[in-house]
Amino acid sequence: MLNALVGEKLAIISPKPQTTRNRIQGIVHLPKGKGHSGGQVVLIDTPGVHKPDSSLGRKMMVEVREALEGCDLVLVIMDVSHKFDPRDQFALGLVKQSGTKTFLVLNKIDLIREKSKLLPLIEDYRKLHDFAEVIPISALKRKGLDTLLELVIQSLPSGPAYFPEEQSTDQPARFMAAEIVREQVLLNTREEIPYATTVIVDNFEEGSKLTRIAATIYCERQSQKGILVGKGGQMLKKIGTGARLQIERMLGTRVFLELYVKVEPGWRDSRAFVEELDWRRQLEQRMVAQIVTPDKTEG
Ligand SMILES: Nc1nc2c(ncn2[C@@H]2O[C@H](COP(=O)(O)OP(=O)(O)OP(=O)(O)O)[C@@H](O)[C@H]2O)c(=O)[nH]1
Ligand SMILES: [Mg+2]
Repeated sequence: MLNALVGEKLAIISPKPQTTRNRIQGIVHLPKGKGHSGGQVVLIDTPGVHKPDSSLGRKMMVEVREALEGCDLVLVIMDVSHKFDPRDQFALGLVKQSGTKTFLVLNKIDLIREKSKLLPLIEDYRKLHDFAEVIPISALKRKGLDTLLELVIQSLPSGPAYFPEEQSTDQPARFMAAEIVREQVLLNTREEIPYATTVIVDNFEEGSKLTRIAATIYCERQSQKGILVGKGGQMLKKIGTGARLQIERMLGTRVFLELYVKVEPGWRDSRAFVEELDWRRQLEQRMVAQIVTPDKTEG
């Protein structure tokens, strides 16, 4: 939904739950037009609300709470093709606690064959919470998005623009590249591997024609490393090619992507390691490093 509203691929997507691990902002710029004074909507995409069982999970829930602080409106997105379950109740509890105005966005209406079932479903959802609006959409088929955006705009206070018009996200390309590699891991591996992997970009040198990137895929066990590398390096090659093509599209340059795989036993339960993954923190550390040693101008 974030990608469809912004009109760019900012958030990686996979069929596996807990794909998103960090919050990122996506900016929708609204041009001045008839009856419209223009403006911008800053959407914050968060990890999915869940009960965490690792340091990583706890950090993901911190990301959710930080996003809830100070926002003007909450959009709770539910999948209409799934039955409401106790985990959804847990998510609603968080929203109720925040006391912020909330819309319920019912996504994936393209999966409902009998459209007559939609209205009674909306009525059922309305019983769960005092939603200001319930809006059915299909992010995939781009249905209902204009209505959603219109209702969102009406709910926002006016104020100064936060971002220049050419900016669509707060997440720098370096970290987007790590996410794109992780998306390829999610799409090409199964079972525990998608959850046991993370990606850190070690080097990012952007040139006008060529961008050189080196990144490390971390996993938790030697056996996982074996699968990630694959026979004769085939899997790593597949992940690398898929990621490279997407990063090239994003940057508009050729990309030379070097990938490494390392085992870091139990990283998901290491608070220190999980903190290191936070791109905002990495960005801060890089800025400090540049001030201390300004000749180290890499990426
Ligand atoms: N049919 C259908 N599938 C959709 C639609 N929107 C998203 N999907 C699919 O739903 C799955 C999950 O999408 P994500 O964008 O990863 O979902 P998310 O809510 O961000 O989930 P997490 O990041 O894991 O918390 C993917 O397989 C998408 O292709 C839609 O409107 N219709
Ligand atoms: Mg996501």
